[in-house]
Amino acid sequence: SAAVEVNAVCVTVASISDAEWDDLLEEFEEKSYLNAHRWKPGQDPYSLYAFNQRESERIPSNRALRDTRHYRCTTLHYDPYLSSTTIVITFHNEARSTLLRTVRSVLNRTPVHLIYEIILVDDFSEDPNDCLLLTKLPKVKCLRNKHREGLIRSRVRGAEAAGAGILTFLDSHCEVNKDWLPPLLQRVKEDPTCVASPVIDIINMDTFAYVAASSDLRGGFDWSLHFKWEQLSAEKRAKRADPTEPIKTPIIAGGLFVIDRSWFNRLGKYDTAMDIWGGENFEISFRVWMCGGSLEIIPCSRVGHVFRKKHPYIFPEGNANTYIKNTRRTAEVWMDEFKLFYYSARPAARGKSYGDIHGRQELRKSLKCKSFKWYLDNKSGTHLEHLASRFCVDSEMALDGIESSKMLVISPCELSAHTQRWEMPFS
Ligand code: LR7
Ligand code: MN
Repeated sequence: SAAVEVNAVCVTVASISDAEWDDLLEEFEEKSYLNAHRWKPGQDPYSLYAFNQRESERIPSNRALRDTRHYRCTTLHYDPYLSSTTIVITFHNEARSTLLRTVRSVLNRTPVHLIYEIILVDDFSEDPNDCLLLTKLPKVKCLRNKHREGLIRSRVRGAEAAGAGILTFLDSHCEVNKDWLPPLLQRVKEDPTCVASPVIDIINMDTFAYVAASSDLRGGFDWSLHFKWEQLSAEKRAKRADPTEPIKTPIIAGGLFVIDRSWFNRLGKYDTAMDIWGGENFEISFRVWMCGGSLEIIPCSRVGHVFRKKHPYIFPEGNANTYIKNTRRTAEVWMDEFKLFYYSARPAARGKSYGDIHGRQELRKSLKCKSFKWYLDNKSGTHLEHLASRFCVDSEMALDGIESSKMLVISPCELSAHTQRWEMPFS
């Protein structure tokens, strides 16, 4: 198979050509695929998907995107013998236009030999044909759940069916940008314990405009386990001489990443007792760092994602209950004494049931993972934020190191600034 790959590299590093596409799409019948569930005049274009369905349908499935990378990214070279990946995309009632654009952008902007397959996991969507019809496209396979499972168990199902040694996860409303994949595969090849994420560009939910996101961000969270982007501190930005360098991140947003398959398996995949949506990104992030891996954002890889304001789908157990169950499992298994902060930020979680966590606790023990305190001290950090102003307590002392100038000041939060890191020791 090594020889085959070498051949593939020599013969075709290109993706599918326009002419080949015309043939494929004729066979696939893109128009009839889209027409079957088109927005109809008079309907609220937001009602089904919580984004502008009408606008999405006006945009071609192969639209051009602005290359949003730093110009220096274009001068980088990647290993020509990267191995291929299985791309897993789970979805529940995704709009056909966005699902197709996700798949087509992947096929258009990825060297063919790097795509082992694209596995679509249809999480019991109303119309099985949303998924099935797409298998007429090259490399695309479809697995359909018999019941609604949620994205966590669906991803595990996709991962277990994967034929490649590297897994790539994407949401079902993405558009990958130029050269998005090689930088991610390269990092994971260099260090198979590294979990690599792209910079996530913004596809506007009203206009579908593709907007560059800042590449000076990393993932963060508050004690109620809500994800947020945080600005890299001035310190960290100054240290980053090279804008193409990976950014270590305490947390990943969750949906878009590349991971070595054996590492994913050895680390315990996901907590499959988590339902529907939410919390799994904290769980996998804590687990990766605490159990010997790392999380990085790779600035030279860009993928757009449709960000929206609410969920278009139903949570059978209720949105809040599900989020609490999933985050509570995370807190109980991974956060040690710091789970107390979680419970004080989310008092409603205290009485809620969260199922059996023995298996996950055993996993943590058998992997000999480090403590949550170690994670906070080394990979994340705590700060004190003033609720009304959202400013942070800052210490000037730590800046000049002079004992006599112990001074507390209030300044804009820069969560990774060491002058804003505080500890509340448990005693
Ligand atoms: O029951 C479900 N079954 C599914 O298969 C519910 C959802 N899904 C699918 C869904 O169709 C989509 O493809 O799961 C994917 C994620 O759901 P979204 O797009 O409704 O959620 P999101 O984009 O708000 O979710 C972010 O956080 C989630 C926490 O569980 C997941 O980790 C998502 O993958 C994640 N998305 C991203 O990281 C993209 C960047 C967003 C940010 C920040
Ligand atoms: Mn999403």
